[in-house]
Amino acid sequence: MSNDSKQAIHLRDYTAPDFLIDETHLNFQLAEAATTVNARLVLRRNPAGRPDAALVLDGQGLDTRRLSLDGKLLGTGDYRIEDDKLHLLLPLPEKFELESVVLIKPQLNTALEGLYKSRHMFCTQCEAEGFRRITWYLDRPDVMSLFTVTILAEEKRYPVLLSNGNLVDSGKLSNGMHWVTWKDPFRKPCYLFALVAGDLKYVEDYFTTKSGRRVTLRIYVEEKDLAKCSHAMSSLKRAMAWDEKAYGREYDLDIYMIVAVDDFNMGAMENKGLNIFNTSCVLARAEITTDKGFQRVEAVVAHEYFHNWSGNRVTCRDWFQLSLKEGFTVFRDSQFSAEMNSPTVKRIEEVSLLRTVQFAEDAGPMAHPVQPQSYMEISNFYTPTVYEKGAEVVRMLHCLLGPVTFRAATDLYFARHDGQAVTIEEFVGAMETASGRDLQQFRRWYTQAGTPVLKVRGDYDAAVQTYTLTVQQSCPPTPEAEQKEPFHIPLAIGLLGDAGSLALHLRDAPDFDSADNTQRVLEVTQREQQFVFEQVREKPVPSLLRGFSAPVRLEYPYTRDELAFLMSRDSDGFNRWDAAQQLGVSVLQELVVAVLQQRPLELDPKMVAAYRVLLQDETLDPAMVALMLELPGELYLAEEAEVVHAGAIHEARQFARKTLARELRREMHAVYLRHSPGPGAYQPIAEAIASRSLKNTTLSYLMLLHDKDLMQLCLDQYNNAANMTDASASLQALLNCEADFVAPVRDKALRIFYRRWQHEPLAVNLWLQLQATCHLPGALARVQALLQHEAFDIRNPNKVRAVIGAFCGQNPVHFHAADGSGYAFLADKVIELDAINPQIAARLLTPLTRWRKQPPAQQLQMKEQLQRILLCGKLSPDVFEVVCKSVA
Ligand code: B3K
Ligand code: ZN
Repeated sequence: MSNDSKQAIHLRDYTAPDFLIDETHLNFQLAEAATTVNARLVLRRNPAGRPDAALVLDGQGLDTRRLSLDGKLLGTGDYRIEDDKLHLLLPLPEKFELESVVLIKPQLNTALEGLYKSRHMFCTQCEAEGFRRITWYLDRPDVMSLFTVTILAEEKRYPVLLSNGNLVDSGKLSNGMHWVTWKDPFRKPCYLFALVAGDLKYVEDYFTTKSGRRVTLRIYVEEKDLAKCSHAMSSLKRAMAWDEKAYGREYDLDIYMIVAVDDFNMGAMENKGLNIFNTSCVLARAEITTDKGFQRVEAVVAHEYFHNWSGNRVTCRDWFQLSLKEGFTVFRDSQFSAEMNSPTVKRIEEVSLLRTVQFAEDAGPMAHPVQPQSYMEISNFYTPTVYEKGAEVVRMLHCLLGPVTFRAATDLYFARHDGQAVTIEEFVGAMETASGRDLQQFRRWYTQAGTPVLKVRGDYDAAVQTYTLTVQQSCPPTPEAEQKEPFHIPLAIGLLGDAGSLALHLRDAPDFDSADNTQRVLEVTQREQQFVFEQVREKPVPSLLRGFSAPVRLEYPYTRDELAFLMSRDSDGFNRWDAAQQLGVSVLQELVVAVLQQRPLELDPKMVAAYRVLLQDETLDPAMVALMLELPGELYLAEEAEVVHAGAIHEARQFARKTLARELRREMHAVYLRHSPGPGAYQPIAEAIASRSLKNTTLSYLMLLHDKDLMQLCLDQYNNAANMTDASASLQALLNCEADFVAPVRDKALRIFYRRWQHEPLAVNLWLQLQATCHLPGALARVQALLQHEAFDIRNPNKVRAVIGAFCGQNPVHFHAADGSGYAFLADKVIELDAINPQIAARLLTPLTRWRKQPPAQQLQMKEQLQRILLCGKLSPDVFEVVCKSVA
């Protein structure tokens, strides 16, 4: 389809489907040259549709061989195929069967949507609109059908044949072919359809549900990966148990299957009973997987499992409701991960992601509400806003309703809408019914884009012992709206005095009867509002937005002394970390200005003193110390800046890191040694992860000192590491060390790594990524060389993300090189990739769309590259939409 004919689709145009598909019978004959798909659909008119509407089915790239209606072959005059639609031109009865036979070529499908081949196996990805690449269908989530799937394939190449639901029949033919039939007892939209065929092995386990049903759990992988499944399996069992306890949700089929594939556009997909996973989100083994990798596996396995209720049993009416399932499910997996690990660490990681990636999206040309109002290509809307901000919105509901009422509301939601395709409105409606609260204003979180700003002032009146918080809210304009109505914002706060947390007596509100009267959630609903606290005996320091109770930017004029005070004294762990971040931001912003003005750089001694306290206090949680020692990242600093000077940010931050390392060398070294591992097997548990993370944080500081003894320390860690967390951290520290004497060591370490792990794609991806994000001079040339390396393959999304994505997204100082080379490189790669995999190309483009905050010269260069992409000829709708919105 040409760009011009690609129209925006609007939520306001939604109409119910004119036809429903009660049954879907699919028959696949998988083969190397072409795959034949025979689909028999049992259709009827939807009583809620238009009575005489014609039937129009979706299909893309299908070679249509035969169509018949109620057994009668259709002639060319009976239908028309145009622009990826099949129009039936003949009069249709109330109920009928439509049968189609099409040929498709999965082996040539590099977009990885629909049916495609990953290495030697067939697999599918249908969300959002991939099913139309398999057969003619009503490819929309509000058409839910009972699926029966028969797969026929050569037994030797494809001994394992899978689809959704239960295996009901199978057989062998005399010619070396075999077949199976799967039947899914649950009605589902076609985006949840899945098929897998390959030479796979599995690990198997069981889970007994709370009502006593025994569920078979299987993880299918290539034989070489069988030993890497145990973490995913135990995570799955923990997730199943947790969902029963936390949400009362039980699994509903007799078997739950996960299949790992190498070539996958995202992390994983929640197809009913047959999840398909990117290998990166299921395989884990200490030697080749970092702690972060282990945690990601646990989180993604849980996320996809939780979708069985929030997404599959209750699904979305249309794709504007995407956050209904994604925001809610991210919230659920975040609660799960918090309980399985350290809640504060988990929260800090979430907020860091939100503040960099999502806030940047909200401030950029692709900004959209959690419920978008329109899209050209839905694939472009699987965004941090829909996922992460969507989860924050659910978290705010949880905060406003309290855990007990929130649970009553989710119970009601699942009971009311089981088996239905619904809207965000229905979700909020259940929250309203269960709580009796009016959430009218709260709904604006779904319909208004942009990150609200909360400007807070505190006034202490010693004479009457009151403390008044004045809160103003505003929200910058975004493409969909200039003016914003005020949001309903839960603002969790505490007040700190010299002796600790103060009891809160909010004027005109009852005191708490619970034990903890030192924290309170203020509900901000006006543009400006005051909250008066009484009986405040000393001037307090406010601890605001505890636990990041709302996805907003907070502005409060803290002094550095107050931040240092909060860093060590706040009872809220998240806010202790955030105080460290804000102190870091303030110090670094000052340094950035000094860099730009070419003034000598000097680090505020308060910062050094605060870090010394952290390093010396052995009673603190090592995970927290590690996180607090980490200065605000370059991307967060860019987010906080009005004009982004990537080079100056990098220089300022490096200067601060080096100074801290120099001033605190002794303390850091001691912490490093204290947390160096004894013997004992690797365990991906919170305590051990915390210890490794603190050790490796201090190592990265120590390596800035260009000291041969310290380099040896690092090298020893690298050579002796028994797990990938320690190996990759030491390799990264070596790679980023500028000292001349490190160069030969660095190259050797890289060679050793590759030689050792070249047959482990996930380890190789890490190796690629560490090099692509290295900030030493010459980064682009190194990246260009990596693209020529035998380990790189542009058709594999994980490799693309590890090299191109990592360089453009996580190496800002080189991506924004003054000569514009980073921008031209990205434009070249986007053009090249668009012909291969539009979804990945469009996603890769993101850093180039963020030109508004760059200095004028860079803006020009970035826009030039966007124009070049636009003019390059044939663009996919995916890339076209992003480029158009970015240059507008
Ligand atoms: N629901 C899928 C995402 C599908 C993206 C399609 N472009 C994974 C997930 O969020 O669980
Ligand atoms: Zn999801």
